[in-house]
Amino acid sequence: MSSGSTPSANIANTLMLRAFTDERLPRPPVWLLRQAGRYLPEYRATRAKAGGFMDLCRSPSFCAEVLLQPLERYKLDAAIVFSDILTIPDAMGLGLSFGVGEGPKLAHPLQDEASIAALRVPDVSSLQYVFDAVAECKRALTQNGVQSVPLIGFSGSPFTLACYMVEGAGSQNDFATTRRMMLQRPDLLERVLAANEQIATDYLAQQAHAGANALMLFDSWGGVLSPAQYERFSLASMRRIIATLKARLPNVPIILFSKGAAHSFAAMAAAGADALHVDWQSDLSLARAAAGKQITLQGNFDPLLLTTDVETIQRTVGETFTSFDAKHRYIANLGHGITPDAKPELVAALVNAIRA
Ligand code: 1CP
Repeated sequence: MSSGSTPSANIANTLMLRAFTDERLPRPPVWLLRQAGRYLPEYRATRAKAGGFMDLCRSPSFCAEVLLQPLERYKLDAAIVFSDILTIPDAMGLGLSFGVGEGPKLAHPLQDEASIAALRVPDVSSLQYVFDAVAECKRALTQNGVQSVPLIGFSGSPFTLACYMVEGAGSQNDFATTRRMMLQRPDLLERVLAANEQIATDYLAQQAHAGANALMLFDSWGGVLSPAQYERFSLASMRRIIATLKARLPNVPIILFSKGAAHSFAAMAAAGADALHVDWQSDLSLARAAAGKQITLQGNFDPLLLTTDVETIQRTVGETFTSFDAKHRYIANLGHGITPDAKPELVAALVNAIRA
């Protein structure tokens, strides 16, 4: 990273940011996807206080409160802004709602040509509540002018956002409605992707301006595509987002996560991101071999470990780190988000085993 106003200015624990450089570290930094969330009773209490999930996301002070909850329990080396990827479809007027214990629903999914023709790129100022949450999360991490750990901002990828926007919800069939549109009317899907690319770029840049020290692109469903489809409908737009952000914000590291797309590690590594997140169905050593030594890898413990036992967790961490160099360009994490049935005491066991 270049000098000047580096993202590590005034941060006490810079281990995670140093994992983006060539430095050998004393131990791998660790944070966990969805480290704030439903597996924590204190999160469920804050959500109940807020009213609903989007009310929580719209309140910077509640976002900061739940951001701190996992940091108070565990020795984590980074925090991720509390928000959701579906803020963008919400800002596009697609009618987002969440029921308790349910996934997201969009009242107006994009399932015909007319609705896609009517789709408008929202003004990024309609997402100001997210940038306010970023700033409030940063303030909550900061005492006497020193921020404890780096703060990560994020966005869904254009393709993953399109999956929810076309489907109208999560999916049990690999987003078949979205993929059918891709097969029959790729031009329609590409119009949705172009809108998402434009807003996601500004959304990420604004999070960095509001204080995020690193940015992550969640392409949670890129793995439902073939390698050629993945290149055209997912990676291409992420590559352009990364290039634009790198031109505007050269010092802000970018992490790219396409779940289930191990076939394309080499292409991802060439897309300009500083790090690749590796899912639990892949392998850190395979990712290293495909992606090369100059990129940081993040991942990839199975979230299911957090429903097993301490011995299993310690053994798995030990085995993983005998076959993989965890002290160079590596950030320990899960291969996907913590599930609601994760046991908080096993999260502690995983973090402690990684730090040991
Ligand atoms: O600490 C943190 O990581 C919390 C911040 C966070 C992040 C980074 C949340 C809070 N959501 C996300 C990203 C996100 N949201 C992704 C990408 C990461 C991934 O693949 O897991 C995705 C796909 C979503 C969409 C989403 N939002 C889902 C999944 C739906 C499906 O298809 O299965 C769900 C359940 C939500 C709601 C949500 N977002 C976050 C939380 C804590 C919750 C649960 C809401 C509740 O309280 O009921």
